[in-house]
Amino acid sequence: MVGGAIAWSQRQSLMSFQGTVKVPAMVPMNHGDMSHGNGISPMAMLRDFDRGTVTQENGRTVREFKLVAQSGELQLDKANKFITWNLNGRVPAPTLRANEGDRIRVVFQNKGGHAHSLHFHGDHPANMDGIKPVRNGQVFIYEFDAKPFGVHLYHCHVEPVTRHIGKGLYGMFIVDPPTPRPPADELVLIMAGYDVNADRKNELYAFNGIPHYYMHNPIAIQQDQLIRLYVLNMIEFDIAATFHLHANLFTVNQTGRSPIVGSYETDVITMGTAERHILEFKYHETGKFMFHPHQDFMAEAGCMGYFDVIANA
Ligand SMILES: [Cu+2]
Repeated sequence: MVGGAIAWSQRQSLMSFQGTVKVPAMVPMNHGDMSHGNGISPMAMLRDFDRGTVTQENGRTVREFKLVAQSGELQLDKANKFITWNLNGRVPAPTLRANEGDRIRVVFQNKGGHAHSLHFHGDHPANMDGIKPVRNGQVFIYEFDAKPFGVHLYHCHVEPVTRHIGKGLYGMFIVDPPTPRPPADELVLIMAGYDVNADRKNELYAFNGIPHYYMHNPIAIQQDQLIRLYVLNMIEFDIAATFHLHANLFTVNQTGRSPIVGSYETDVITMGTAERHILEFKYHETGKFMFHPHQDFMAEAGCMGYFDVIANA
């Protein structure tokens, strides 16, 4: 314990107890700004997993999610307000999470003022592929099996897709493997760009919605704690982005398709748009360590943050 700043996260502990392993993850309290305009809180989003409303139907688990497309204004920085198209008021959209084989039911209500859709990555029938626009004011129910396990995503697929994703209609979709992964402090970081002046180039970039947020509000993690980072690149207009971690190496589990651990170690991984991985690491040193794409113009324009490694007692 460090000055009473360390607390068990009950939610994280419960998540880690899916299997038989009985050692939960240590998750420090995060004292950053927990709200940021329009109810968007990148600090809360880090560890916020929407597992849906669970019921049993004919002997199988059904997870029902409710996603409402809306439009709203987001203060990106002092100079820039941005009209988002979002789901449930969030950019990025909620991180949906299921176990492989669960039945997924997504009740999609479009109150966005434009036609939108939800296209999931993963394996599903053609009529659930989400390329058909859902008109403003309409409801569409997407239903399919959660498979295969891994880190996936979902996004609006109405043309121009660059605009619909760039305005904020994207989120992560995690399908956990049949044998749960070992306990870890699990975090979601989604990279995105903002084309503020509609010139098909990004002027600002962000992790989890707000430029520079984690520079001003470092992410507290525990020394020697296994960190499982779910990363996704949703940057439109730029071909690729890297994720670079300071003073450490991480293992790369490509698309989360290995049930155990990543296949190689590095400190920089390149992702095209919609690519996503699980990165795992521990910090043995304490203090603040940066993370950012090594396209340094992206980092300088908002896609940059700190981990603050808290000492063990
Ligand atoms: Cu759309």
